[in-house]
Amino acid sequence: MLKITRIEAIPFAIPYNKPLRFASGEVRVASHILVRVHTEDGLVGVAEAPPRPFTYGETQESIATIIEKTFAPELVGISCLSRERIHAVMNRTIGNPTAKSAVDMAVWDVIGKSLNLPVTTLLGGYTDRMRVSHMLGFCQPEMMVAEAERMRDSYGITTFKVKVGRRPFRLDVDVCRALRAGLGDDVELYIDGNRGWTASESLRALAAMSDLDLTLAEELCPADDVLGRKWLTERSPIPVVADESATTPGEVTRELLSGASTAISIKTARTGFTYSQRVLYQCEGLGVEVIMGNQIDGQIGTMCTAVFGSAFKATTMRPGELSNFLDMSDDLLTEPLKISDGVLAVRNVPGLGIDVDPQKLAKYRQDQ
Ligand code: MUC
Ligand code: MG
Repeated sequence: MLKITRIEAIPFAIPYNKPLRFASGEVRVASHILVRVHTEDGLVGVAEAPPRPFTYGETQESIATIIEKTFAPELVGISCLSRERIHAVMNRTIGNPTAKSAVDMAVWDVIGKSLNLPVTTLLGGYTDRMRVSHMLGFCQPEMMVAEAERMRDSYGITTFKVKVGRRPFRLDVDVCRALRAGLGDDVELYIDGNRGWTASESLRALAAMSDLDLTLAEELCPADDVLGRKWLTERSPIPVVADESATTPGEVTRELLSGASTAISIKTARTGFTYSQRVLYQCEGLGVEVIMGNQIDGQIGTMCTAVFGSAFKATTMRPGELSNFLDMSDDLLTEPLKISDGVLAVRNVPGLGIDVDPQKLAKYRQDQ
């Protein structure tokens, strides 16, 4: 039952209207991979993998190749219900987190469709929606304020993750100050340095911004600065969130138990649903907060994040980072995602609720 017969890895490219820039890189075009898992029963599961070489070393070509040449031949014949076997097979290959995760989420899509149930119900069924947080990429302070105002006024978003990690003084700190001054006290602000500062710069910057009521500090300095990061975390007045330093359950354990971080960003793009569950349960067991993060996902990836985030109480405690698809010029879904009153709802349909528009796919796919 539900035996895999074929896995497609289709490269597509959709430009951003406004590129996202941050300390470790920049994304101008969503050059992603659409993954489709076909089964003997005729059900097809869908997900997307976003290549993020600056975080995971994967490229669009490497994701397509590992799925089509290595994973697919070994997964054909295995049932989608044997998720543990599917992962055992994929884990014979090291790394490749977004490739593996897209396969995992497409497999969950198949399972949901086969049972006629939304995947969010299968995962946990806590609620059907998430509050939304928007990531503000690098720009001039006044432009970042204007973008935040537009997100608040058009979509009701009142939580913003501010990208920092350039020069802390006379740049990043000024941006945060301008945002607080421009947006007032009714918005939540937190920061993400993508490893751009040193540990000591980070602590000085946090001290300089102590009046701005920032709620979280994500990945300010490299996790490989082992003692520096621990030193910073011990002194930080707010939770230090591990993102790219904690991309597997093992790394999450290391980050938390070594005292390098005190909260975890869960990204379905890199841990799918199966490993995101494990990360979440670890965090609950250890008593640390989680955030549903953004891998600069398109609408398909964003839907996957919302499906997982809505499923559990702990992942809905904070707004999830679900809005950066708004900066893309187009997407693949038949019915685009909508954010209103600062909320994104999942769809009450079997599977993930991802219906790819064949005309849009034909327009943006790069392999034909
Ligand atoms: C984020 O939270 O850091 C940028 C780099 C990456 O790995 O994810 C994005 C957003
Ligand atoms: Mg981050």
